[in-house]
Amino acid sequence: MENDKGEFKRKDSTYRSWIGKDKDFPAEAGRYHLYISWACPWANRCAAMLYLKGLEDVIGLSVTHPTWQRTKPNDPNDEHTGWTFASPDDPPFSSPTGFGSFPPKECVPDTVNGAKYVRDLYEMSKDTSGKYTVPVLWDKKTKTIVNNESAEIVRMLNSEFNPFAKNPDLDLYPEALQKEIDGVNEWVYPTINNGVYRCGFAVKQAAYDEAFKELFASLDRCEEILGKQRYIAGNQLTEADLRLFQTLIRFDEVYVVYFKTNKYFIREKPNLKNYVRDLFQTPGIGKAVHMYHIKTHYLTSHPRLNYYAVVPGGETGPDGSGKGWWSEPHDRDALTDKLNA
Ligand SMILES: N[C@@H](CCC(=O)N[C@@H](CS)C(=O)NCC(=O)O)C(=O)O
Repeated sequence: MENDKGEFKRKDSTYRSWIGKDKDFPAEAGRYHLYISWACPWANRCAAMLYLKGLEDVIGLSVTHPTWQRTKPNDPNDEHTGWTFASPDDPPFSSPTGFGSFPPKECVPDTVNGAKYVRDLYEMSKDTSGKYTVPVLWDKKTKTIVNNESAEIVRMLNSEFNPFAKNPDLDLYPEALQKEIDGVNEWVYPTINNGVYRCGFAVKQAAYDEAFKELFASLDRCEEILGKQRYIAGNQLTEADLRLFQTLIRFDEVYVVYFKTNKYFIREKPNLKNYVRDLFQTPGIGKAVHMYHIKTHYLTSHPRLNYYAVVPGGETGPDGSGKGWWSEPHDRDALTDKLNA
């Protein structure tokens, strides 16, 4: 996954059909299912969108255990580890290296296909890419993966299921702001969303240094923009905020220590801090934040980075809720008032 410069390279998603536009996949209530991990920032943007639009009764949700497991445990030649389903009453998992004990709190098993692993879904879909990522948007009718690219799933949930949505008028990709949103995504994705991974998974110093520099230049840029406007692409909530938020909410808990993104904490920057609180307190977005899954996943799933799967304490405290800090009052309403005055 890294090139010869030691840089982390993310593979492109393989399933790119579009519900509503592709005639094989019309928008229907009850036909599609979303497989996610609460820990994964890409999958979580889809869950937040599902809640924001009020689509919980239209598209089902399964949620993996945060700790990756061997996906062919009986085949000694297959060492792949990945996302595994569990029920909350199943016994705890340990890390792929056999350390720790991590209960399947807040997991939702796969009642659609009875899959044990996300890999099973790709195999049912006759996939040959060898990469078994979440999110997966699944079609129950054709028994296949429709799309596994979060940026596209977010857009489909935003616009294609409106006849069934509780909040059909909420538009997080409004025409008037599309250029602005695309412009923001263009620098936020490589330097922030993927930027933290480029820091954490770099295997050469120069690759890390470059990613680190770009990451904090972009976070400084966010801090400045957010001093002038309530949201990152203007004065209204958009998908660009959903995408940025996923990295920021994981930053102080995980990335600072695990991915070595330690120039500053988000909570040290007044605009970023209040912005995260504002979004966290937006109904739908906070509901999709499960800090136990976030911390447990990263710290227990990559033996290369944390062999013994010891999870640091820090902000969330022993109950792992991670919510106290971000539930405190924020000052972002005042900014909207100032702009509207
Ligand atoms: N382009 C994909 C990326 C998804 C992705 O990389 N997900 C990670 C979890 S955060 C994953 O499932 N990784 C599994 C693996 O690397 O084996 C998207 O945005 O949907």
